[in-house]
Amino acid sequence: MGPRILVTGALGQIGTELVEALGEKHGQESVIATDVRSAPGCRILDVMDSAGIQSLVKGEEITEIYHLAALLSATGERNPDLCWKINVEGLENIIAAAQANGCKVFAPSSIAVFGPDCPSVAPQVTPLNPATVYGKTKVVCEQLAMTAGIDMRGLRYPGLISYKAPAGGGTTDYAVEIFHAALAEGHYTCFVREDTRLPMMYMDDAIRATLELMEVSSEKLGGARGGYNIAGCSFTAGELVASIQRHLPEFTCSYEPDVRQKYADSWPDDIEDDLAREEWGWAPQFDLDSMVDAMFAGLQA
Ligand code: NAD
Ligand code: AKB
Repeated sequence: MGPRILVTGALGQIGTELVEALGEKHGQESVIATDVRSAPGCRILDVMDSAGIQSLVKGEEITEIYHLAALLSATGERNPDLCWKINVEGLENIIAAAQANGCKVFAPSSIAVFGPDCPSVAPQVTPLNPATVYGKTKVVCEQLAMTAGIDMRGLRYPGLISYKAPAGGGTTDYAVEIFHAALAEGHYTCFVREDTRLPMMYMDDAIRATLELMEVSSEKLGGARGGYNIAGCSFTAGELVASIQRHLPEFTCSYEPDVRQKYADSWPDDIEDDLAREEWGWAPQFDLDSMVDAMFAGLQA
């Protein structure tokens, strides 16, 4: 028997593609997509509804949970109390259901766990003093993975770039929005400075990393199991513009930094992912130009 899978936050940027990938791997009938919003093929489940989660997990004999429901950094800093509630209490509800029903859990972390005291290339092990509430909730998430007494795993996703669903209220959203603006308007007003460098990753790499991590036998995973660093490609906003101009030479970008610049400045430029490479064979496939090529191919298809 294959796994019975629950995905929370399934209508978001990652869920849109992860549900598809899990369905291809394990069969569509094995995957139950849920979100607080409604859409065809997706059940309503609010991660604050502890009883609802328990009943669904038990009733559907769920064995694996991919817990994607969260508020991201920009939305989270505008609503810090709600961000803490959804990201921490929501996760606690998922963990309680997993403990009661023997489920394995994937709960994503983020490069937002790092703070201004982190080296510009973030090591796997370094003090975690994030400047945002969102980052703090992700540190708690990683700690819970180590103490919950269940098989819980996570990745410190960089900013994710994809074309199938919009980015969901984060600081790295400019690296997604820019493609839509480039094609629709020929111009983008970017909310971070041209020299802002952040770790980023094309969604195909992120989905593959997620599936690979969840496949690895538990004994191979050490103390980073709650949040492995995984690097994709690191680039400045200006370098992204130059890569887009290979496709659209007339494309222009202006820069009007807002409050999200502060969050971006508190995160590292790049990340070291040696441990993920050693322990479970992680390797990215997309660099800046191949990611941009894939975005244009996807958006123009
Ligand atoms: P997203 O904002 O696109 O999607 C989140 C989904 O959660 C939305 O569909 C939303 O409706 C749903 N949701 C919100 N509140 C809910 C609730 N109370 N109950 C149930 N569902 C609720 O986010 P995403 O980009 O898909 O991110 C998924 C996870 O990955 C999050 O934990 C996020 O922190 C993490 N992550 C994302 C990125 C990225 O660049 N996308 C990077 C690092 C980490
Ligand atoms: C955000 O910008 O909030 C997310 C993330 C890096 O966690 N994309």
